Amino acid sequence: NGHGSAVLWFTGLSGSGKSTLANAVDRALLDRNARSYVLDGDNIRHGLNQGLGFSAADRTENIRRIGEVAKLFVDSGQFALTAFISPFREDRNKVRTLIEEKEFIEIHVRCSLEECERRDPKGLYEKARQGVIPEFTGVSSPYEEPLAPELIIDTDRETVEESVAKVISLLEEEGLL
Ligand code: GGZ
Repeated sequence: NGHGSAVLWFTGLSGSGKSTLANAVDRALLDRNARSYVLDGDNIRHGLNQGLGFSAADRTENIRRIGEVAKLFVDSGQFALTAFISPFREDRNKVRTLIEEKEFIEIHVRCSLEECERRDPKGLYEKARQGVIPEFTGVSSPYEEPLAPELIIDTDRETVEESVAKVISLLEEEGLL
């Protein structure tokens, strides 16, 4: 199809907008006739990774398996867009080592905890604050920000369309589109 392949690794807090952005970029890629697929909680945590919870060890295993699946997509010439909190820097960096340097694009979907809690679309932050959900990222479990992501998207300051344009521009600059 004349396009490159890569992992677009979206990382950020619950409610930061990872899935929304990944799905919008997916559509933009398909519009350009690139092959693209979104990996998210719906198709990974409910299937391959059912049985994994949210302890640090389970999150590490979740991310390790997702990294391996993303690698298969790249091997098959496609874009894999992953939308997981992936809170641990070491876990993300391990995935990076699996993939060719130019083909791993870490995108920090950045949004303040205050704004994520204000959005709280599923009421999970409220439950976390009440202690009903333990080990909730940002409340009772850490989120380690990327130190050198390929791209930072501030979802509390820009529209989805603006964010998509930034991602597409980066892929063009990198010769992947
Ligand atoms: C964080 C949790 C938790 C805990 C359930 N901590 O907003 P959501 O609902 O749809 O996204 C969150 C999702 C996070 O799963 P990930 O696979 O992305 O996490 S990780 O990368 O850390 O493995 C949230 C829901 O699952 N959820 N319990 N304790 N998010």
